[in-house]
Amino acid sequence: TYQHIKFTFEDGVGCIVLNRPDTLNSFTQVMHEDIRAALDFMEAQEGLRGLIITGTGRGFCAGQDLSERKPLAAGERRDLSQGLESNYKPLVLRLRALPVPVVCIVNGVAAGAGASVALACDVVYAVRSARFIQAFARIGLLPDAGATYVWPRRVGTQRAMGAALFAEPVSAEQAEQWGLIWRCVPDEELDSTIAAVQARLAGGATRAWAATKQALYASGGNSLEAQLNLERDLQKELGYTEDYLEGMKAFAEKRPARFTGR
Ligand code: T3D
Repeated sequence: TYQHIKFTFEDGVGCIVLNRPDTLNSFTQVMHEDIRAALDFMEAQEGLRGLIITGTGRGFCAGQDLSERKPLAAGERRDLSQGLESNYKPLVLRLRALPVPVVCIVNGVAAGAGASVALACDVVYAVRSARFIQAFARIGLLPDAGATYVWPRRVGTQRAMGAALFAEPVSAEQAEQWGLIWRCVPDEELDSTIAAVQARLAGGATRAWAATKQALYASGGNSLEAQLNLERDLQKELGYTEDYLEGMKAFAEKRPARFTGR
């Protein structure tokens, strides 16, 4: 049983819904433990085909729950590295390593580590009213949970710098134009977007997607030749899958493919 998230698993697709709407779904220790348990469950499933992450209420996630960090007395100091090492770092690395697409559907404001975790997902949708706020500077911190890795790679150093230093909200539309997210959708299409993504993930060529994810993330650190070699090796494996067989058959028969993820 989960306390600070809702979790469902249907047709091979997991859905984590951050569920503390009164504090805009900010991250607590309990929420991190809930997410870890959901990831443990999914990683143990043979038929895993995708993961969706979204939130309840008017926000997606306002980052670290700041009420878990009591105000310090004069002269007192706090080591913030532990929470990053034990909670945010493994979360971001596990989302990256999951061999299926992880799709974040940002239902409202995403601030601090909430924005970082959203943007650590493989594909990000956001409703038009959503905002991405690099709130860290407002409390004297630097962007964490992978934000300083993801932002410059997607939007360039200048936009990453402005957003981080000034902590000004970046609208969902702007985020789409910059290539920070995949798509901005009308607010009223939140539920239908979740349903459409769920259906798409459940019916996709899962192993091809895993290979695609692996190759795209490897490319940043690879030479062209190394990347061509990686594509060759992964494509070789995919050539032996049932989904490739079915894809070719469906093409010949002029019908949509029925992928099983094998
Ligand atoms: O400590 C470490 O482990 C280091 C790691 C840090 C990672 C981080 O994420 S640091 C950054 C933490 N997050 C923030 O600084 C963002 C704080 N929140 C905001 O700036 C604003 O809430 C928003 C800009 C996101 C939204 O503003 P608005 O006006 O739409 O909503 P609000 O009224 O500020 O928030 C609604 C409620 O949620 C409110 O509670 P109340 O007054 O109704 O009882 C507010 O206090 C609460 N809330 C919002 N964010 C947090 C939060 N409560 C706890 N922690 C939060 N992060």
